[in-house]
Amino acid sequence: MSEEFYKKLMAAVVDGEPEDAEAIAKEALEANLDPLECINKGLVPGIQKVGELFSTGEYYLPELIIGADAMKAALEILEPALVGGQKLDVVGMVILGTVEGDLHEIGKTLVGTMLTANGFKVVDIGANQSVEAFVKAIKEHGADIVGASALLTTTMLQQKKLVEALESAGLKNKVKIMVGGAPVTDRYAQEIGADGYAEDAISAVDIAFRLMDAPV
Ligand code: B1M
Repeated sequence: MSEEFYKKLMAAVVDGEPEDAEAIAKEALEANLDPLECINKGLVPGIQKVGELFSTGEYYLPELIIGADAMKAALEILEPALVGGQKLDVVGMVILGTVEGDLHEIGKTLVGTMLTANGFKVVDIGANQSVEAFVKAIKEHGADIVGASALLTTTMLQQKKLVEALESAGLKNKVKIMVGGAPVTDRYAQEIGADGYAEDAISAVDIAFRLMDAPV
């Protein structure tokens, strides 16, 4: 019976059906299924499949977003049911935000969802966040990675400021810096001294694994 639930959860994510995903997650708990198994054997393979289909061009952005939404909807039901010592294997802690002066948040949020789906603990500090807010959150949560998104050519400069602020705060060697956003390039990331650049939410996961020295 459990295998059937895992398959249904996976299908709800691959097909991008948040309401179904939520309903199946509820049914799974009612049937006393292990929430962690539901996540690891149903939702995670589902979002990985969505990522694959996106990478091969079979899925486009809307499918990616709705798949991630389905995953989130089920996670909201399953996560609170995780008991005692049971917890998701956390690959690393990520502070994520969009830089100051920039209100674009869709891509950043998608990056956060994909990272969460792949085992990272993500604290999303939101859009329009100052360098100081990033530094504060990094210190507060003991982040392994900080991810800064910028969608405007004008606000990309804030990513550079963030790298500089981390240097000044003596955090540059303690936290890895990942940058992204439509106008950002690998070359720019290298120029400003960031540790990684990702073109999209799927490659952000690969880069984050690399930054953690963890196998993809
Ligand atoms: Co704005 N906007 N916008 N906008 N907007 C762009 C970015 C623009 C390219 C449109 C255009 O002119 N063709 C242009 C920027 C030009 C430039 O600087 N080069 C632009 C402009 C000019 C503006 C305003 C200045 C317009 C105005 O008011 N005159 C204004 C600025 C406001 C501000 O931020 N201060 C503005 C406002 C807005 C809205 C608020 C209306 C809205 C944002 C709503 C929201 O996010 N809540 C908006 C939108 C929706 C867009 C477009 C249409 C779509 C952006 C988006 O969400 N894409 C955009 C045009 C476009 O991109 N085609 C545009 C979907 C998203 C999934 O992709 O964000 O690229 P993206 O994220 C990708 C990757 O970039 C990467 O992964 C994501 C998933 O694959 N990625 C990361 C992103 N962050 C990452 C971080 C990482 C790693 C990867 O590591 C940390």
